[in-house]
Amino acid sequence: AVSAAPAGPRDVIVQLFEWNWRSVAAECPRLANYGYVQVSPPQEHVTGPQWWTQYQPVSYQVDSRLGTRAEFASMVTACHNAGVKVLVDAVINHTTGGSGTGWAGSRFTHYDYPGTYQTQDFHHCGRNGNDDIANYGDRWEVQNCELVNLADLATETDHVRGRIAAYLNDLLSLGVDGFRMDASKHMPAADIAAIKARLSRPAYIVQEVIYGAGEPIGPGEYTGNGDVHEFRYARDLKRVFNNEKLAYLRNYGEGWGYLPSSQAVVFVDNHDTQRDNSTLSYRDGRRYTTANTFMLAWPYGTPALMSGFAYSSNDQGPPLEANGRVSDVSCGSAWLCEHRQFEGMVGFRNATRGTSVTGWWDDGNDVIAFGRGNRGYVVVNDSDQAVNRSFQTSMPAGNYCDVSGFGGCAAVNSSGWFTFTVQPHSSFAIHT
Ligand code: LM2
Ligand code: CA
Repeated sequence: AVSAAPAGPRDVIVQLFEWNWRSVAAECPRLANYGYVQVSPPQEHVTGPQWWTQYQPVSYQVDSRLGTRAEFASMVTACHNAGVKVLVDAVINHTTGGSGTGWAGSRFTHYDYPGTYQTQDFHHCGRNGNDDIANYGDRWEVQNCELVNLADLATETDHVRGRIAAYLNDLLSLGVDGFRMDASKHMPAADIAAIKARLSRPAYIVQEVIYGAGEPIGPGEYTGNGDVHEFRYARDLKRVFNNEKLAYLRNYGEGWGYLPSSQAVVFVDNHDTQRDNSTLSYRDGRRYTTANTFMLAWPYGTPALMSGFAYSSNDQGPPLEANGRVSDVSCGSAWLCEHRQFEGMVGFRNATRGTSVTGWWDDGNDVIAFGRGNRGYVVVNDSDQAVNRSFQTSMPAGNYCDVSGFGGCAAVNSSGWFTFTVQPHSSFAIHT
């Protein structure tokens, strides 16, 4: 049986990928149903048009093409005023691999960041000719060699731990509520624990540990520090929707060998997986919509929604102003604002939190339906045929309208039944 998520009003995360601080601040008043907004890395980074420049830190000044320190601080305030917490993407396993001048003017050369880090603060693993990670079957190599040539911080040392903690504490002083720990697999769990122990106050932690079959380092060993992303969930969800039967989802989650529900952060896609095609993404149209609807309706893990920009090549960055700053977001342009179509389902999740799955039904194939106690009911039809039938809920009698974006209303009778036609590749979701 799939157990209930802990009671509590709001847990959904929205990843506003590459949104500038001004735009995040402007969006937060519409995000009152969310628990957290996850923002892109805020520290000084290498310059360039690609999206991934921000994953190459050159100093820990909160000054980036997403905005200044002052803009960051007012964004945090605006989100808090709307009741939304702020989760920051913390890039702490590495710095950039090159030399030059950063966004905010800091000069650096390979393994030398004046005032911050010097050569002894980095791993020099001495393998593979270029110090790069090659063998993911070797624990030591994954944590002590370089991820795509990025200078690997010696996170076992006192100085590096102290410097990273100082950066995270600076962000906490600006009011942030938690951290998405980038590249966590590349740091021993004990190093993350030691850094966490130096934080000035408690913070929500979600660690990015990409599951790899047969690898020695797995997501399970990081749960002592906080939550962990469950990549198997996102990959399997793509496979189930594209190649298998939705009926298989009846025990999705722990029943599939995933992390404990209370420690898993799940997603249909994130900024990496939408590019490497390991998951569904906005390019999958209605199937992407219904997969997110399933995720929000299903009580396993903490769901994270993606919200990014359209691109035609993987390195392509977001729209920039002439001065190199990321442009303000306007939904419907390059900015996809995927999350906006799920406002109703985020409400469904909040309304049904603390209830278990009840009354599962499937057609043995690609149509599934289930209740969430006496508070909600959802039908997902990923087949090519319309499905017209009566569904048994545990909900009080009344008229309810779809919140999953496809529209339509149904009358639930005094025995909990309603009749509805669910169109192909669509869904119907109602809640009290
Ligand atoms: C992550 N998690 O563990 C991020 O989610 C992911 O987006 C980051 O990769 C990665 N780890 C490092 O923080 C991205 C992007 C890479 C890009 C790196 C660094 O996916 O393509 O690498 O950021 O910016 C780029 C080049 C790569 C080059 C590297 C260093 O694509 O060819 O390696 O910069 O110059 C020589
Ligand atoms: Ca490392």
